[in-house]
Amino acid sequence: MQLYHHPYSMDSQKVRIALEEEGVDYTSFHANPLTGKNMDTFFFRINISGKLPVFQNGAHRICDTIDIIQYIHRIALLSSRLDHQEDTSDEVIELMWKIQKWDPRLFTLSHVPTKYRNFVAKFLRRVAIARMADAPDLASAYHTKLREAYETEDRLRNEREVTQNEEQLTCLLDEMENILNQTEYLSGQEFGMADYVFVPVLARIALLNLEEVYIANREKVAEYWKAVQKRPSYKVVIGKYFRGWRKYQTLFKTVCFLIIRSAFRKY
Ligand SMILES: N[C@@H](CCC(=O)N[C@@H](CS)C(=O)NCC(=O)O)C(=O)O
Repeated sequence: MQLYHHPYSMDSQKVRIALEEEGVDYTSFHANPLTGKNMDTFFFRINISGKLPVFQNGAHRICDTIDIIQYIHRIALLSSRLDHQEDTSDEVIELMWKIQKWDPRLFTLSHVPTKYRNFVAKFLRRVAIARMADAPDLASAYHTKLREAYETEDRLRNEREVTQNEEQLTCLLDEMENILNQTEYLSGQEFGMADYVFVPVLARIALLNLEEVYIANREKVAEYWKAVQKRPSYKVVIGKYFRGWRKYQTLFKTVCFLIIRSAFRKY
């Protein structure tokens, strides 16, 4: 089984937490979306949208995060020797979709200083144009990528849309607070699929130094956040890259890559 992913990608984090928690072995391939590696032609031929993550088992390829997590869970159930294991409830599946519906892109980008955001956006547009010349048969897919990039910039300029996106996050966190008032985890008494999808949302908030605004004021979510950071899956998938000073080290490598490539116009 192969997973194409990157530590920066929130959806990749969700899938990797699932793989770690369910104990499913896989071969890992990185494609950094900030340096445009997800736009390499080899990856576009795997997933024409250039989006991460992609999970492949033999000829079976899955590009949707929730579908991948459910698939991993099924594999784990099938290979498990415990025959009393129950399948996941409809409420948990519904909850996963609810969490997944919140789009972190606007939220993340709106908290990055405009100067840096524009620098990365310009670099990525140039990568798309360069790859288009490398693989003319994929030109329309690269055009779609460029259009998406311009649309995202327009959406970021639309204050109402940015505020609405933040309000959606607030509602989602309130809802999770209510659930955590009744059970230890979102998936029930055990850490499960809804938790795999939610933990990276909290990690993104923390990465942007917004814990005080969104987490600390929700008692149960704050307790939950403290507890999940102790889990080995969190440490392997997120903590290793983003805990404390490590986030600067992780970002530093990407920044160096972008500066050098931009200086030499090597996209
Ligand atoms: N349909 C995909 C969307 C995944 C997605 O949006 N991935 C983001 C990273 S979390 C991505 O690849 N962004 C890079 C890009 O769009 O170029 C899913 O649900 O898994």
